[in-house]
Parts: sequence; C-alpha cells; structure tokens
Amino acid sequence: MNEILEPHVIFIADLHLLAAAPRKTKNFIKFLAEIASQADALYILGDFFDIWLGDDDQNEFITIIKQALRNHTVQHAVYLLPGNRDFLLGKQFAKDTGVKLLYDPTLIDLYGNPTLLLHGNKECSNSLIHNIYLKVVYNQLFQRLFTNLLPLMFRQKLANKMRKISVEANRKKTSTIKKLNREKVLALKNKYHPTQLIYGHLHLSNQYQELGINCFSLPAWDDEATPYLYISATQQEFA
Ligand SMILES: [Mn+2]
Repeated sequence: MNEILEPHVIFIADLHLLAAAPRKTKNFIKFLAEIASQADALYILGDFFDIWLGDDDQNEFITIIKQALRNHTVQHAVYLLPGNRDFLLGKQFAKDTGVKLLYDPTLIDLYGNPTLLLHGNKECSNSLIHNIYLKVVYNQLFQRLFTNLLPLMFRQKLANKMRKISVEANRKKTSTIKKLNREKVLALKNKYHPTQLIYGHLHLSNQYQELGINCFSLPAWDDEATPYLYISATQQEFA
C-alpha cells in the first residue's frame, strides 16, 4: 500500500456483526477510525449484521454500532447495500446512522469505471426454486407484513431458528460455489454494462474475469481479520 494515500474508496462485506461477537464490533469501530476515515467513501456490501430483525429492534449492541456510524458519517460517506441476512435494514436505520442505503444492484462510477455493486446472493443460483424464493423474500409487501404483523419477540425466535439453518447452508455454500452464476452475470452485463463487479456473500477473497468484466469477491470478517478491498484510480488491491 502507498505511504501517501491517493483518493480511494474501501469495500467490505459480510462482517456478520452480532452481540455475541464483541471483538468484531470493536474491530469495526477501530476500522472506521483508522482505515475508513482515510477513504473518500466506505461501501458495505451486505450482511453487515448477522441478522437484522427490523429497524424497531433495539439493544445495547445495536446502539453502539449506530452511534459509531453516526459519529463517522458526520465527516465521511458510508454506503450500505443490505444482504440476505440484513435485508430488513430500512429508512429508520439510515436516518439514525447517516448511512446511505443502496439498492441491490447499484451501478456507480468508480474513477471512470462503471462498477456494479451487489451482495451476490441473488446471483448464486439460477434454479427455479431459488428465483421464486427471491421474489417472495424481496417483495416489499412481504417485508412490510413481516415487520408490521409479527411482534419483535416472535421475529427474534424465528431468527434463531433461521440462523441455525443458514449456518449449515453457509458451510455447504463455501465448499461448492466459488463464483457467481454465469447466466445471471450475463443478464447484469446486458442491463448495466459494467466493466467491474464487486460483491460479497461467498465469503471468498477472489479476483477474476467473467464475460469481460473484472470481478471482485469480498472476503468475510472473522474475530481477527478485517479484510477490505482498496480501489483508487491507479490501484485495486485486497488488504
Ligand atoms: Mn450473504
């Protein structure tokens, strides 16, 4: 990494922050102060939280994260694109933190390169069942019904069950899927014409060419590691 930093942005994903992992929360707050504060912007590409039950959920852990983001966004831009674990992040969270929420996918101009940002879960499979599932879960009405009709306590119980299933799915996922589904990437290419694509979800640090697109797959955080992707006009590297 350069000693004198040129203008750059930072990308992270899959921190999976949760109350039971205070070390990660601490590392994230340190990361904001030491790494993100040097960048023009911080992009978080999904699964920032291990689970997000709705903006009405409140506890000490959530308050600490919100406060850290609030302090940081006074001076620095933070963009958050929700993932499959925290897709219920909404307007109230954005208001409380100063974070700008992004749609999945979002096309940005990154130092002259049209760059498509996504979480990646929607592009992992092209099976019929998976596509139907996505239509239901990402339906706005379904999301509103879920948060409005189900009491928070019930959502918390449901989340615990879902987390157990998801841990198992994650274990399988990382062992078999190494890249996004090619047909889905082709559809994105035809619609958005990106030269770069940045995503998380697979928990893999990877850079490769697909259909002429420069693809970056972001690694997940764990208790120790706080990996990120650094992109400036002249450099693109994982740190
Ligand atoms: Mn994910």
